[in-house]
Amino acid sequence: MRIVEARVIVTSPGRNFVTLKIVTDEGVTGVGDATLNGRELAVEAYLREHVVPLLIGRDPARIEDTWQYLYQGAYWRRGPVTMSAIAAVDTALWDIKGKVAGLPVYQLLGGRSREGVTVYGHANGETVTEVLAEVARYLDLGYRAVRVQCGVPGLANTYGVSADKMFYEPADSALPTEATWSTERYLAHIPSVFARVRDEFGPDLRLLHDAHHRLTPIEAARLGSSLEPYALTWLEDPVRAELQEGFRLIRRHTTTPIATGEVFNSVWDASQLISEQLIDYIRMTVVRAGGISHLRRVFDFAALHHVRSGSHGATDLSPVCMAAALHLDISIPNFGLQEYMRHTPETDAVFPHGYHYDGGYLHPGEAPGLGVDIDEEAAARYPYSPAYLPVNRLEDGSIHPW
Ligand code: EZ4
Ligand code: CO
Repeated sequence: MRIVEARVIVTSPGRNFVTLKIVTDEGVTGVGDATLNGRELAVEAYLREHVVPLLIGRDPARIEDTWQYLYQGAYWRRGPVTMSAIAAVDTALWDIKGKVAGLPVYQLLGGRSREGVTVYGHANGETVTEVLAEVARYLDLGYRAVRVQCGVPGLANTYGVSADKMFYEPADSALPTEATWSTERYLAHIPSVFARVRDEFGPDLRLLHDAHHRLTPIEAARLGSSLEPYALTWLEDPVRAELQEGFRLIRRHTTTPIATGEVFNSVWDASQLISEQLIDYIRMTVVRAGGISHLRRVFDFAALHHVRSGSHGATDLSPVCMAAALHLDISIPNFGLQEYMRHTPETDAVFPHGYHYDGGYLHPGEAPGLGVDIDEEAAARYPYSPAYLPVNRLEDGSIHPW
């Protein structure tokens, strides 16, 4: 079997997605997600100009060799653009291998380690009252875990809080909007939010919170320690993670579990975090981390160090990425939790998929391959439309992580 064509499809059914579709001479096709929020066309051009020509004529069965060819063979390693492009190829080749074998991809990864993939939803509101109502809504839908984000008094808007509750989408403007941030106001408010949520819903519900890279290690240590009475499942991205050493300071001061990694591209971004047990959950997912092949290596390495998976599952990862993540989630021994932000009905229609939600779990389905595809006719109805994440400033105007 040979690869005869690879199409890079950009579509915007409510938000932008980049998808690679690999076609073989025997008519078997595979899909991979290549979406990089706010930098979509950089990956599209990387694939179209620099990767697709290298794929034509290759044996699609040689997944590992193709991965190494694109990674080592490029000389320039890592980075979100390169790794998202490699991820798309790798994911599409696993899809093809599954279809050829007549098996869902999780069977090729060792089979089921659990009955379903536990997911967490996003409960958010401007006020605590609104947050409590949202948490109740997720409980009604059967969720066992929720991420709680709340508006901060004195700030006009806060990461994770939006009007479109089920389909939260922060990339909302053709040029970046600017938000204002105050760590002092945030730290003064958040513990009281979790006190109310725990008081209202009791000890069983798993609670999570995303600090979105905004704190210093000592500020994160203080937040983690002030949240200890409310027994969070994780505190996410407490600090920027370029300095892996920074997490040691957080660890010294709090037993609140730490999750990070949604912006990482390779195991090297997390090697110290994992090997020194400075985190509890690694949040890398398929499209950002070089595909199923590399992410499985990361998760295996994490398993040796008591670190569990907690794959990113925001709306800027397409249903193709979600499907691939679910095959890994259901098969690995050290699965933790899977983020699940629902896609809009328009997105679901462009990417028909077999995975489904049921009572707090996602199931990858039994279709051969990944069980997801792109409807290219539907995709063509939604042309690319520039959209960026906001930029953050402190109250004095200094740039701050968003
Ligand atoms: O802000 O994916 O945990 N989820 C997140 C996401 C990220 C977006 C950025 O594109 O932090 O909502
Ligand atoms: Co996050």
